[in-house]
Amino acid sequence: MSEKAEVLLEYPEDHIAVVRLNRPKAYNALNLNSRTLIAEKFNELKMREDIRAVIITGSEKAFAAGADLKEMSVLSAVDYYKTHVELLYNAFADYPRPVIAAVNGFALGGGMELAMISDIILAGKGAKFGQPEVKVGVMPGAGGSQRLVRAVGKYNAMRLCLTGMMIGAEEAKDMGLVCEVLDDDKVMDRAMEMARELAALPPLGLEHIKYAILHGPDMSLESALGLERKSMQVLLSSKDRAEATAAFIEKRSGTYKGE
Ligand code: CO8
Repeated sequence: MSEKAEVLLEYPEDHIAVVRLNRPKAYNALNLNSRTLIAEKFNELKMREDIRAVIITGSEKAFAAGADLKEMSVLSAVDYYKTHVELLYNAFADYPRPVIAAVNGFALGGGMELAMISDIILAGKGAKFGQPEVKVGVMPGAGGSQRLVRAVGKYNAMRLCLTGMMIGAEEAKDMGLVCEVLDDDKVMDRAMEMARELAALPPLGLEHIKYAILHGPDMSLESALGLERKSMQVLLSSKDRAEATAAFIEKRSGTYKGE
């Protein structure tokens, strides 16, 4: 397999892209090459205004079983620092349109961190989530403690990160990490269905909602409410807003251009 094929970018339908982790023999463990490719794919997608919803997924056995422990075992702290993986993750985290994680199998360590960069997590019944970094002598280093505490609160974040335990999809849903639990073979179908729904909505609205939900919680409530209000006012002047209102009044579906 060529190194380039470790992450695939597919365009299954108009307006929808799929980023597929493709190291099945290593349970999609994230080596530097695959992290670089994920960043490249999201940078490519940022230039594609026609793409309105993205699905990130792995294989049936693993979304991603964490950092590639074999590769990392030979890196010194300075080597690791110089990889600047945070810049690679940021290329994904800064992507402005909705991203759905379609998770089957293991989403561990860096794999769970990757899922948590997404906006909506769908999981198969057999999916397993965990932040096992403590068991290999480190701690989450790409958002695993910080995105997790913001998503599920202190006590479950502590439980997962301190013990390194794995939890199933239902438990992850109960704690607010996973949005929907599906039969394993239906996860991708549901992700596509949701991506189609998103792709049919006004794209500027999606972008502004994503931005406000991502950034608002780190501001004071007053500032966040200001951000929300200003974003709404920007949307009021968009052509898509006019089209959406006209479509409602004329009892038809709207067609949106992101203008
Ligand atoms: N890195 C590299 N290879 C992996 C990884 C990984 N994280 N996970 C699985 N693989 C490989 C296995 O080596 C194996 O390959 P091979 O057949 O060549 O030996 C193949 O994938 C299948 O794995 P198993 O045979 O182990 O499959 P099982 O179904 O028995 O078990 C598990 C699946 C439970 C997922 C098991 O593979 C496992 O525990 N994997 C490691 C999970 C883990 O701890 N991930 C890392 C979390 S830490 C992190 O992400 C960031 C911090 C890294 C710091 C590293 C400091 C050295």
